[in-house]
Amino acid sequence: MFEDLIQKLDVAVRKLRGMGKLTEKNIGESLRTIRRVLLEADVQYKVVKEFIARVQSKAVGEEVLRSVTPGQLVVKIVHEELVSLLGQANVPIRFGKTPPTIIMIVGLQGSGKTTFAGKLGRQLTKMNRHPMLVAADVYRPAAEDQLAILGESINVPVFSMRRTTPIKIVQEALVAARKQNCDTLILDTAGRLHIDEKMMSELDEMQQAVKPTEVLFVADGMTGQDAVRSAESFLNRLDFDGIVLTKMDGDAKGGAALSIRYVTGKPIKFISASEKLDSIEPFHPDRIASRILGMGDVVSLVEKAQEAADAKKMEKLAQKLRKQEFTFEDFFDQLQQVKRMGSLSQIAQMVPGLGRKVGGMQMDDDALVKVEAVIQSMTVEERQRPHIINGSRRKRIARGSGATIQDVNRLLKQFQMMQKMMKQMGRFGMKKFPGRVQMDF
Ligand SMILES: Nc1nc2c(ncn2[C@@H]2O[C@H](COP(=O)(O)OP(=O)(O)OP(=O)(O)O)[C@@H](O)[C@H]2O)c(=O)[nH]1
Ligand SMILES: [Mg+2]
Repeated sequence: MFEDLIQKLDVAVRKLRGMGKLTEKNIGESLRTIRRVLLEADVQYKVVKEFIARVQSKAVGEEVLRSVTPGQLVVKIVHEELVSLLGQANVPIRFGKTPPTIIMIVGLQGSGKTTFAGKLGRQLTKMNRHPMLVAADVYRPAAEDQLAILGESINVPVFSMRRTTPIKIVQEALVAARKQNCDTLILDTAGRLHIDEKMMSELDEMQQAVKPTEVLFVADGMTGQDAVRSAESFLNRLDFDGIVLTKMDGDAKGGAALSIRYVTGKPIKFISASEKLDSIEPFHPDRIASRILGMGDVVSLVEKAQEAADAKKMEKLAQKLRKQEFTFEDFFDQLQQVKRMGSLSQIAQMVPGLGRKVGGMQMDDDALVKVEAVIQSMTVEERQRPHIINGSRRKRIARGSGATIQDVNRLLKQFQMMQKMMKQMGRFGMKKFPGRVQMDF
């Protein structure tokens, strides 16, 4: 899986990894190679463009630690952005509170729906569930037999009926499932060559009638951007909960996997690289990213170095606070750490008791960028001794950062308040300090 992509990215990334010094030129070269590799893998143009821009802007702002090379740091950033492109975390199938859970499988003709129904059935049995396969494809004559053979090979009951509508079949299957104590129904629906109105409205009706717990769209990974486009137009007509990427073996270049989440906003839930019934993997963005980049060692090395540096900085900060010497430089460092942890609102939610309080305040990440720009426009002296920032300096800082004078004034005022607060906290000990300081902006 992803063999071609892995090989080509490896070349680009290995070059980066060894770089002791990053210049705009060499980082630009590496990013251009990565860009080309992604485009060749059939990743959508817009996705590639944004990906590269994000890596670039992160790489430029990132502080290089002594224990890692700048190149290694960029590898880590590329990895982070890959994970984010793939969807951050695994989104498992939801099971209903009251059985049976209904999983409806939809997708274009030949994408691998029926095979996936078998793969899923097999996996659910391994999880000690009792699935039932439902042949809701009444159009292709052999569809029913195909499912019957699959069901037999994995020892899972198959429900089918002749000469009736798919909806009727599913309704009867529900009755049968209850009788046979099956807790999960897997509906194998008919494929379509294109997204035609008649078939779509039939799926629509089925969705309305049986209210499936999950609708999974099966996309043929081998078809690259076509898979992405069909997912997108399917979604315009029928809402689904997740995506299954099949046929990631053979010629699949990886483009579908890298674009489909971004384009549809729906998570990839499973990935499969063979027609064999045991070849199904829950989709874990971080694991896949590591596999694609093949640089797990570098990523964990940089993480460790960053953690160590953060711990050291925290200790220094604590000392400064004790001596009441907190400056804009320290504040800027704090902001960088916040950024590494995720978006401001995400972090706010993680701090107990704070989530609700900050809800009404301006906690958007754009504001953070602005604050950063203002601090960056200050001279070293101004950062260390903010009280010297008079009217004309404020004007200059505003101009330099693209902020208004009011923005600068507000930041200075907030900073003063923060210093004051810290003095008070300094007296009470420091345990809770880091979270609080970051949050008060
Ligand atoms: N290489 C490979 N082949 C697969 C995979 N999944 C399915 N296939 C093959 O793709 C073909 C179509 O698979 P089906 O499961 O019948 O596809 P479908 O979506 O149910 O097709 P229709 O019911 O006709 O719409 C079969 O020959 C499968 O053996 C996979 O992950 N890798
Ligand atoms: Mg089928």
